[in-house]
Amino acid sequence: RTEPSQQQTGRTAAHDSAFLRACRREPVPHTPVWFMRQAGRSLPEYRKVREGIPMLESCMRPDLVTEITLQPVRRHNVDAAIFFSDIVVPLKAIGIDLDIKPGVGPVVAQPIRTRADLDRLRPLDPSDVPYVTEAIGLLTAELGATPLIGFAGAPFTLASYLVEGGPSRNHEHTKALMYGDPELWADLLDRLADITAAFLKIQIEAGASAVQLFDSWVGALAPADYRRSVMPASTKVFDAVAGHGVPRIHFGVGTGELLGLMGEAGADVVGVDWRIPMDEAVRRVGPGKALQGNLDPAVLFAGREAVETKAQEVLDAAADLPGHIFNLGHGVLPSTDPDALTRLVEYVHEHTAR
Ligand code: 1CP
Repeated sequence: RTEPSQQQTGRTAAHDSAFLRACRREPVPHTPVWFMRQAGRSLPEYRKVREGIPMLESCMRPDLVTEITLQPVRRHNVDAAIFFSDIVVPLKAIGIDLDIKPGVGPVVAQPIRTRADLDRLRPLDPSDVPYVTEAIGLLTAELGATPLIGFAGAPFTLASYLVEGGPSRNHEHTKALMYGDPELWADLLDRLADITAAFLKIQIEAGASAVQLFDSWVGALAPADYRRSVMPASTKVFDAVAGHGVPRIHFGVGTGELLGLMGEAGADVVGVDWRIPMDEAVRRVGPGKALQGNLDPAVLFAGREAVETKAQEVLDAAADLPGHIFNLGHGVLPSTDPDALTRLVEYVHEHTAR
């Protein structure tokens, strides 16, 4: 084809955005801002379009995915959109019997705990998720110069849902498998790495400008166990999506002790939760990486003055870093006042304008 594809056009339009420049550690006109879970229940327009439609079904409808992804971009003037989906969508797409239960999260009908169970994790093919490719095509056309972030769950976090059968506080079944049957564990994570890499590639090929690998629950591990039992699979994912010119972001919660290794796994940008200051995160991650974070999402309940004070602390702690992307330390809490988010974007843009 001689005409540039729509995907290429979308990425070209977004190439010089503040967000992608920051990912590449280039000078920016202002510090870019987006929020994990910026789409979702904090927005009345989200609750309205989701009414009566189950979560997983909404992820499979390109019209809805497009509308929900665009809602926070319209409302908050954030510097990036994040594709509306869920980390369990590719697992559902390969035939795992699971559902997202309101107020609970992903629930898996038959947990994966034995070698025989592994056969249920077949490779993911683009034809399993046509609605993802279609929605991203619609989105990149609408977004223009605003970059679209694709995402996936990292092997450990996906394994946690599959092995536990649902959300878990202590991940005891997951850790039992990891410590008790390292060979089966390695095979499980390797299969999940292939599924995750395929899901990210599908999003990149459809036009996503960046990807974020969510290892939300990996902060439950000690660094030595992370290095031995998880990092090889996460590295496999990052290696598989290298070479597309698309920045790779890596985020987890409670990962202060793992930040260096999470960068080493192959990320270009390391996400930081609110438990350590950004200047300390810079030291732990080491040179050459951009950082994303890290306002405590609960600060948004404290009133405008407190939000601005705490946001400025984040900006000051990251002031010497080439490549800071302002975000929360985890997702927007459902009862957050959306106006507080809009004002926060405005504050960061105004106070970092170069
Ligand atoms: O009905 C609803 O509104 C259900 C709530 C909800 C939403 C809005 C779920 C169920 N998933 C989502 C969308 C979603 N999930 C996005 C949308 C894009 C955006 O950020 O705006 C993203 C990025 C995810 C990714 C996701 N799902 C993660 C990683 C991010 C994180 O928060 O750490 C995880 C761990 C999940 C699992 C999940 N899905 C839903 C819930 C409530 C949970 C967490 C459950 C638990 O505590 O284990």
